[in-house]
Amino acid sequence: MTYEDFPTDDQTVVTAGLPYANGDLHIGHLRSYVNADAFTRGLRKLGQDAIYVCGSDMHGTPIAVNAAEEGVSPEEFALRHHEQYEETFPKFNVDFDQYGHTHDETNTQLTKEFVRTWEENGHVFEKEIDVAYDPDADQWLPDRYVEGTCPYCGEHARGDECDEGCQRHLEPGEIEDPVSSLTGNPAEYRRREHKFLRLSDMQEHLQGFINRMEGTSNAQNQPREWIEGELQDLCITRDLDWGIDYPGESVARDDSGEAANGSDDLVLYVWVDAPIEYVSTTKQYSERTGDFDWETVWKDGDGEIVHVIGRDIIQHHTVYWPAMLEAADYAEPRAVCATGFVNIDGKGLSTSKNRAIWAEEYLDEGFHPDLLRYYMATASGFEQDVNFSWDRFAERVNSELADVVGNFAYRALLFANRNFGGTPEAAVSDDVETEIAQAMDDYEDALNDYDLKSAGERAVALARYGNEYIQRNEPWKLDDDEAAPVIRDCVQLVKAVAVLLQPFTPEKADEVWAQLGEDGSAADATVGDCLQAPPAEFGEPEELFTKVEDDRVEELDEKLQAKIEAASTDEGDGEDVSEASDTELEPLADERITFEDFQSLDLRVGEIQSAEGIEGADDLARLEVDVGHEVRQIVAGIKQLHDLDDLPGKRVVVVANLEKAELFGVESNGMVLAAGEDADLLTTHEDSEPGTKVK
Ligand code: B3M
Ligand code: ZN
Repeated sequence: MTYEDFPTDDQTVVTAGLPYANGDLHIGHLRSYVNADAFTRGLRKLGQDAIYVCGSDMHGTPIAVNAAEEGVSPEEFALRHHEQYEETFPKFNVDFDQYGHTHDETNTQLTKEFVRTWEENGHVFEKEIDVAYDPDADQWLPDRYVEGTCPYCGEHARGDECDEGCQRHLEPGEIEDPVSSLTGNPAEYRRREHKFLRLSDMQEHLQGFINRMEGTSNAQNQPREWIEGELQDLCITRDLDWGIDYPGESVARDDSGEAANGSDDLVLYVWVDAPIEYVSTTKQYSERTGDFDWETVWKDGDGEIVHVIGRDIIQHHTVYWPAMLEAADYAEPRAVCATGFVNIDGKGLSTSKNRAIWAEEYLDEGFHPDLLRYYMATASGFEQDVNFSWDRFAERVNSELADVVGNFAYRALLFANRNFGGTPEAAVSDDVETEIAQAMDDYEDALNDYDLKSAGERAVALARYGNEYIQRNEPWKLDDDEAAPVIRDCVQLVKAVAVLLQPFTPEKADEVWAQLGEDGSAADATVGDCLQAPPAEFGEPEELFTKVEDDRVEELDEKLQAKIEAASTDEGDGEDVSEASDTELEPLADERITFEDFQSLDLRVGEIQSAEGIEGADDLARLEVDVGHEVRQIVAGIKQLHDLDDLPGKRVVVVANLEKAELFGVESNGMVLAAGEDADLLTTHEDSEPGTKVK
C-alpha cells in the first residue's frame, strides 16, 4: 500500500517523543522538537490540516529515583519539570497545539481503557517471572533500580534498556549479574507474577505494518529483525508506587503471598502509558477546540499519524506501540521519523560531562531562537547525526541566513520602498514565476519524502537565486520604468522565501511579512501564496539577521571548554574524565603470550584517507586507510567519538592480517587500534610512512 501524498483531505497528528520530566532541556532535545514542529508547519504550508501534540513523560524509575534523592514526591518533582518545559518550548517557537502530561486524568483514564480492551480482546496473560529483589532494602527492583550486564551484547546495562551497548529494550529478569542501584549489593532474582501483552498475537499485523510505514529508513529497517523473528512478549506491569495503577483487580503477590513493600499494587510500565499520551493530547485538543476529530484519526484510521522520535526509541515506536494500538483496535501510524543524535564539536553530547548546550544557556547568549531552529532542522537529514559547533553555527548564520536570505530581502525591499513606495506596478516575469513554481514543487516533494533539510535548503536556494537576479539586472543602473519589473520580481521572490522558510524561522518570516505590508502572520500563508502579489505599499525594511563575529565564536568556545573542564574537575581528578575512567580499569591479563604469538600480528602504520558514517549504524564509520601496499576499507566503531571530517591525514596503527568481517553490509579489511571507551586512536610519534611495520 502506498499513501496518498500530502496534502490529503484527512486530518494529521504529528507527535514528538515525550521528554522525561527529569531535567533541563538541551539542544539534543530541541532537535526532535524543532524538527517535528517545522515538519508540522511545513505540512500546513502544503494545505494539510495538521496539529502537533506532545506531553511530558512523568513516570518511570529514573524520575522516582531522582525525586527520592531530592526528598520530594515523584509527582512534585515531575510536575516542576513539566511546567519548566511548558515555558521553555515556546521560547524556541516550538508551538504545540496541545501539551499535556502522562499523569493527567485524560491519560490515566485512556491508558486504563487501552489495557481493559487488550484484556477483553484476549491479548493479556499472567506469567511468573524472575524479578530482581534487594533483600537488604526489602524491595523489588524494577527497571533503573537494577544494573548489570546486557545478555545480548555484554555491555553494562541499566534497568530496561541497554543504553551503553546495543540499545535494546530489556525485559525484567534479563539483566545478568544484577546489582541493586539502591544499595550497590548484588540483587537476587525472585519469582513474581506479572502481566504481559502477547505480542505474537500482533506479529502478522506488524509484518504488514512495517512494509506500509513511511518515514526514515532507519525506522523502516531496524525493527525487521525483531518483527520477523520470535517476538518476545512485553511485560506491562511493574512493582512500583509511581505510575498509573493497573486497572481492575490487583494480581501480584510474591511467593509467600505477601505483598512487597506493604502494597500489592502494580503500576503499568512507563512505556505503556507514555505513547498513549499521543492519543490523550489529541483528545484534549479536540475537546478544547472542537475542530479536530481525534477518534476519526486514531480509531477509524481516517487520518495521518506521524511520529518524530530519537533513534534510540525506534523499537518502542515500530514494534511495541503499533502492537499496543492494534491490540486495542486503534489505527496505525503512517510514518515514524527517527532523528540521529546531536554531537558537540564532533563528540557525543554528554550531560554528565556538561558537553552540552542548554536551551536556556543558548537564549542567555542573546541569540535568536530561529537561528538554532534553522541550524537544527537543516544541518542534516532527519536520521543523520547533527554536529553542533559554535564555529559552524556562526558560519551557517552568516553565510546562509545573513548573506543570502537577509541580504536579499533587505536589498530588494529597500529598493522597492525607496523607489516605488512598495511593490511596483508590473507583472512578474515568466522566468521568476517558473523559478518560484519550481521551488514550490520541490518543497512539496521534499516534505512528502520527510526531508526537512531539502525543504529548508530550497527556500534558501530561492533567496540565492534572488540575490543573483538582482545582481545580474543591476536595477540601480536603470531608470524607474526599467527597474520596476526587476524589483517586482524581487519583491515576489522575497515573499516566496518568507513563506517557504516560515516553518524553520517563524518569527523571522513574520518580520519579513510585516515588512512586506502583509496582514496577519506568515504562518497562515500556504505555498500557493508564494505567487500572490504583496501589497502595493510598504515601509522601509530593517536588516533581518546580525552576523556572529569571530571573536564571539572564540568566546563561546572558551566558555564551552571551561564548563566541560569544570565538570570533569567536579568528578574529582582534575583531568578530562572519560567514560573509561568513570569505571574501573580492566585488570591486566594473567595469561602470557609468546613472542611468536605477538609476531603473528601484522601491525602497520596506516594513513586515513577518508572517513564517513555508515548509514543506519549508530557507531560505525567506514574508513579508507593507506597501509603502504594498498588502501584498505576498514569499519571502525568511532562514529560517535570523533569528528570524522578531522580524520583524513591522521596516522593510525592497523592490524593488517585480521580476518575480514562484514559489518552492516560493509566489508572490513583490518582493524584500527584505539584505546578505551572514547576510542582514542593510536598514532605514531614521528613520521613513519604508511606500511611501516610496528614491532
Ligand atoms: N520519555 C524519552 C526517550 O526515551 C521517552 C520517550 C517516550 S515517547 C512515547 O527518549
Ligand atoms: Zn546490549
